Amino acid sequence: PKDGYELWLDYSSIESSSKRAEITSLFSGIYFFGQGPTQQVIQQELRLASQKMMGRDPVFTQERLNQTQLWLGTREELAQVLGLETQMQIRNLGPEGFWRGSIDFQGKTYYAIIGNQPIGVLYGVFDWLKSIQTDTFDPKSEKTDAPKVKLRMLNHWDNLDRTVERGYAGFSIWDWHRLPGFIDPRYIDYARANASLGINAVSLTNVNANAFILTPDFMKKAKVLADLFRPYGIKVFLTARFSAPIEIGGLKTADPLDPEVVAFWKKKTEEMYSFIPDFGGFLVKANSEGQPGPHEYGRNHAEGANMLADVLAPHGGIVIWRAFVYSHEIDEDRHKQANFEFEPLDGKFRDNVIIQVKNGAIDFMPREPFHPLFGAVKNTNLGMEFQITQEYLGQATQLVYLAPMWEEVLRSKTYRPSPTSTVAGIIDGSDSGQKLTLMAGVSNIGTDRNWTGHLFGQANWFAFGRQAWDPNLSSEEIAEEWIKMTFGQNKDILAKTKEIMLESREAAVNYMNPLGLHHIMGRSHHYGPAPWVEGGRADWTSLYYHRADSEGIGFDRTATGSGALNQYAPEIANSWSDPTQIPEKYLLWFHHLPWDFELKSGRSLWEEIGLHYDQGVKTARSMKSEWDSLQGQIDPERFSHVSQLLAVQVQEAEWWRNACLLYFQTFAQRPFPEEIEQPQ
Ligand code: GCW
Repeated sequence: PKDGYELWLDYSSIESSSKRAEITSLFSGIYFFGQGPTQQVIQQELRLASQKMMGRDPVFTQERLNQTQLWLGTREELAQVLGLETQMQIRNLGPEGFWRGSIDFQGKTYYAIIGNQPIGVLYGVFDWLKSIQTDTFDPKSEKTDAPKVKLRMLNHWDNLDRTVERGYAGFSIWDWHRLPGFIDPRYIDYARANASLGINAVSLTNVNANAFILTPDFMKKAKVLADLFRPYGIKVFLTARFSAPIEIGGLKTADPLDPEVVAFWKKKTEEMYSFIPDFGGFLVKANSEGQPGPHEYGRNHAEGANMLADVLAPHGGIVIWRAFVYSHEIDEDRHKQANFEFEPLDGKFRDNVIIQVKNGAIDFMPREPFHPLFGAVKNTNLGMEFQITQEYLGQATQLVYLAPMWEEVLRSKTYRPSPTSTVAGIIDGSDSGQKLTLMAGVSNIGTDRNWTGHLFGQANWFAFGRQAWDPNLSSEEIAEEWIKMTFGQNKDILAKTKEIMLESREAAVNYMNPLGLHHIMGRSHHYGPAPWVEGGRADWTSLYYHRADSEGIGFDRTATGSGALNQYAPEIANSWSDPTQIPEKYLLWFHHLPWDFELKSGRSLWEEIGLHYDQGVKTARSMKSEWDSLQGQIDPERFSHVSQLLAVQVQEAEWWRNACLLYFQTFAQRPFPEEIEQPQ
């Protein structure tokens, strides 16, 4: 039965006989260079794909030129045999770039996949296999590709006891208890899946970190994973708890300027590299939500990050320091805090530090305007943090394809450093000029048989990897690839599934947080609606964010309110300060407006809120009926899994709409628009 375990690497059998013959012939004579671990991985993947697609093993050779159909190797290796400097254009594409296309040699035409390094060959092979799976392989056309972002990274929020913070797909796949002795085969499939997307870094542990990961017992376990992942081009990072010198080092302080503390980290780092010689470095959450950090000692983020950066630098390691900081002790809009703390430190961080910034200033809401740190700093490496796990987007019961959301953020214009700059251009370095670039995604992976809980959660893992490779890819193109690789070539499945995916995120925004509303979900678990949450810490209440009263609704972040809008470039601050000019999707994020405020449609704000919630429910229903119309075309297991979850999603959409509208009506004191289904 189809249980989703194979992910998008299903390699379903090729049905068209002419295509099958063409591919079979290429697999029947692979002139294969090199013997290293990455080469072995390439051979294994080709063997698996060949067996599944054609039911036979591929033939590899290192001598039989007359048998050769397909060349695989590095540029240098090919040059040796072919006696010509092949494919010059990939020379500048870096270690991960590849070229694939046909080569004419001594009167015969061959197909070739060439990388500068073995890892580039692996990426080229995965890309080629994808072209077969998606039925876009054309031996006559060439393709050159290389990643635009240097570190394409998954962040697991996995605890050492195997619970996963914000994980909805079972327990952590890291079986710490049975490591280092037992190697779960799943680790290899995990590495294959990531490498197929070009994901090249992984932080294994929760940012709410446990210092014990930095003890030798755990380092030995992490080493096993690092050794397994290395041939797939994946580097291991760990989270560092800032107070580790106290917890596992026997010191009284974790002050980053204390020589004993520095000595502790230096020794720890050396120990780490003795186990994992290519260890990536530390990911740190400091002085946020109760986590320890440099502030306890009167030091700033740069002093904290640089201390770690200096001990990592001799080993080639880096520090990824998170900008997700806020605290309720300061009576200030939470939206503004990261800029407050990090803007003054611009230029003060070492070159091997990256500040990892969430896509928006609050917290992975269904829709957020881009984070104002993008564009605000000029001499600091900034990395993107997206959340693949759907903490605020229906968790693993809802189908919400996140690529359109990420695309919206990446394409947002920042107007800084130059008038044409975008968020994508800042994080891939093309606008910011930064060399060390990063896109991180908080993983949605767990022990569930299908990895992600909801089958369509796989599409979000997939899309994250694709957008990290190339932040300019469109979410539609990515959806098409994933659907074909997951469900095959059926046109009806493609058309309907694509439509469902592409409308799913806007649907979720509509039935959860339309028109710029945010953070009105259940307290702490963040599941389902709870706009009524009040009491205790203000910035964890819903009232703090929606501010509904008898007059109106929304958070005034203009100059008359918190002023957060001023953290953006003047081009944005000026036009968005005007409630008639700001894109309506961000309206209540920045403005508190009367219930009768007139929107572009000519309707009142109150009516539009009602229509948006109702539209969300309608789309959820049509997603369900669209999917159900595919019955019989999709295998019963996956069909039923998705169909049942979509039924839950429809109920939850209704729950959101009814709860929010009935609650807001207690302030607005107005009837619902007639054309919507009346909430009850
Ligand atoms: O989204 C919030 C989550 C916390 C998380 C925090 C963070 C890891 O609710 O669970 O902690 O963000 O990003 O640090």
